[in-house]
Amino acid sequence: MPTEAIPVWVGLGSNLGKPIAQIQRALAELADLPDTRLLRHSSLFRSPPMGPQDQPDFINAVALLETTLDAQALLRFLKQIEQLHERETTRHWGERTLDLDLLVYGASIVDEPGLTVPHPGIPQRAFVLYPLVEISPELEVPGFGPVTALLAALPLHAVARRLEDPE
Ligand code: PH2
Ligand code: MG
Ligand code: MG
Repeated sequence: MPTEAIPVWVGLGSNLGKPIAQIQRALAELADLPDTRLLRHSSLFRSPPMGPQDQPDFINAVALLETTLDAQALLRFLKQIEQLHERETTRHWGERTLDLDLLVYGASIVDEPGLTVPHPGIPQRAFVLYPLVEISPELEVPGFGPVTALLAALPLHAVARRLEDPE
């Protein structure tokens, strides 16, 4: 276990079973993880599905945590939270009640079976970059560069809309 707290960014996504409520509950569950603090989280964003188009729009957010858990232990907890939301495995890039992705774990660059950080999809995904820039505009994603540059490089049609009032 690292002795120092590591800043970690986690992506949340849902498009089944009251997605806004799923994300709000998951944020509370992240805040309750052992050896971990939830420092802040983004607004909720709505975007069209990446992947199969015959599924509902997604609600996404990003949370910034600080943890002394190592990346593998944190990942196990993220999978446990997904299971609390009765997540079922569907088709690739398909619908789900809750998806928690470890986006960035401090300055680490890891590529092991089951754990790749930073998440390789970050540069292409508006639904990750908009919330990430909202809470951490100064972040440099290890191996990929400044989040603001990644956001600026997205194609113009890539959208993720901030929900005005998710309550
Ligand atoms: N997640 C997926 C598949 N497609 N599309 C959007 N907009 N947001 C997501 O989080 C997402 C997706 C599978 O995890
Ligand atoms: Mg995902
Ligand atoms: Mg995932």
